[in-house]
Amino acid sequence: MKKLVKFAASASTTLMTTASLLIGSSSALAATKWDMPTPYADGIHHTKNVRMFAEEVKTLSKGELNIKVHSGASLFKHGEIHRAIRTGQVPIGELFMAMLGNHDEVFKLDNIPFLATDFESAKKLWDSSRPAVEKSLAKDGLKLLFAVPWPPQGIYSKKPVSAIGDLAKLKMRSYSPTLSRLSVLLKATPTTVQTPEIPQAFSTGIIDAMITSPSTGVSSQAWDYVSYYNDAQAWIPKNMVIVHNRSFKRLPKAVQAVVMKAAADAEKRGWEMAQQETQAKTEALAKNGIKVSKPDAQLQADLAKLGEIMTKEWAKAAGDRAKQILDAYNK
Ligand code: PCA
Repeated sequence: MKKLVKFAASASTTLMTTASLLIGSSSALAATKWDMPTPYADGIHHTKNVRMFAEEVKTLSKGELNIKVHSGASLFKHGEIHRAIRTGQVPIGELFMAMLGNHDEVFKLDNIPFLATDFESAKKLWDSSRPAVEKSLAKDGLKLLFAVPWPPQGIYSKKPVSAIGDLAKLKMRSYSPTLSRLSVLLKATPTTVQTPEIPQAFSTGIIDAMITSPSTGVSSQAWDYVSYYNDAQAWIPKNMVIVHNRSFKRLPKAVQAVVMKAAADAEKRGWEMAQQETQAKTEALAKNGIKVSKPDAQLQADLAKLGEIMTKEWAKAAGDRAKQILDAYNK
């Protein structure tokens, strides 16, 4: 009994984390409940995958750890999720990796155009950068559980885009410091808009173009505001699921192992889901009347040049870590 009380007392120190005693259960002595904020809507593959992860944790831990997923930024706004985990308000959560670009340069890598544009290269880039990402998170007392890509990013616009000059002067939606920098290089004006606000931002004229995935194009019903999707496949960004170290260590060893197993499964499954999502959602864009096209050679060459500039800028800003990552990636 002593042990139970100790567990319940330590777990209760984390706000919104509750430990309850399962009296009479033979397999589980104490159950822990974790609230998990995620930023994106239920129809997105990331959210589906996170729910499967929570389910697997519950099953494998025989109910000892119960993760309650709060999707669609319903518990915390996307911009608040990182801090909520860091400060222990919630033990676990999901966020877009490159949102932390101003927190640490290492996260900017995730949105650099034309560095890794197909899933195989994106996976290689992730394998090369993962140790640096884990190290950066660890400095804040955080642990990486898994990272899963979005479909490749393309250009949504009201008029066709055949060279980068067509993007100049546009009001471009941004979702990360790296994308804002790209917008400036394109001579467009970036405005940060989170996914739930995309329809309103278009309808009120705050933005008139965006670079994102077919998933987000579909979830924001882009056909109501734009007519063209240029499948430029500019980069393949990721979401990551992170946990507060203290909350993780408080779990019994066997449950920690369950979380890591479910995380590895979620990462593997998520990379497969992203590829299926790419095809399904690109088809959905076309079905809803958006003209889907591949980039002209000129546009591709123009964008590749900007990618080189941004890779150099990043390598300079991120120093030794950048060199290590890029050397490993280019090997
Ligand atoms: N959708 C998210 C991030 C990347 C993506 O494809 C967004 O647009 O905010």
